[in-house]
Amino acid sequence: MDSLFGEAAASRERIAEGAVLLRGFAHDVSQRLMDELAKIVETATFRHMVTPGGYRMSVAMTNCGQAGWVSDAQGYRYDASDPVTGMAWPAMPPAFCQLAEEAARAAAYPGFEADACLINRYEPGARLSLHQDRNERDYTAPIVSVSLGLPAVFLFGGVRRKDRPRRMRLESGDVVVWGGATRLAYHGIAALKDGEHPLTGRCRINLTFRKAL
Ligand code: MD6
Ligand code: FE
Repeated sequence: MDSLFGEAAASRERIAEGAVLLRGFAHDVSQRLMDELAKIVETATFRHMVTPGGYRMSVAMTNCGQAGWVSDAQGYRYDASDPVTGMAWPAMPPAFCQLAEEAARAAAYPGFEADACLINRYEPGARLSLHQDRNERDYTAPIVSVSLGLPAVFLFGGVRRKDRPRRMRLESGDVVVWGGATRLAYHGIAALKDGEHPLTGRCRINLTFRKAL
């Protein structure tokens, strides 16, 4: 008889050293996550941030948790308050923390306590160019990344920008957990293809959980 552990193990794909794809891990809680998201964006609305170089990002973003990732002319950083409202970011809903902890555990990173959740919204054509995540204080904690809605192509490169990235399709409910040896690998999202998804409509949502502080 299949155990629950067996099922979890069957959907665990190693992407690279330290990086794991848990297909469908968030599928059953995805509507719950969207309901919580609707409450978050009532106060912290999606906005297109500007890069330090002056470009408007095609991905719309917001945050919840103790710290939120922000970008403006001054650079990239984590901030305790939303620059749009001057208020603290909305608290991280328990359903978010719990999913992040469970996914990290399933990927062999037990004890993960996220203090930041970056929320990305991709509309057709939106993309995220190759980058490293390196604004966090502690690179020993993993990052947990949840995909909801329209599928996207995830680009996963090496630790040097010139390393040729491999391409992986991420679907609604998929969770990538990433840390260890590839914590500083370059990665991005290819331009989103148009479509319609029952959960999100005409977009993809990504929740990225981090220990930033
Ligand atoms: C996204 N994700 O999936 C963008 N970063 O929309 C990221 O940039 C990312 O998925 C670090 C670790 C996992 C990720
Ligand atoms: Fe990233």
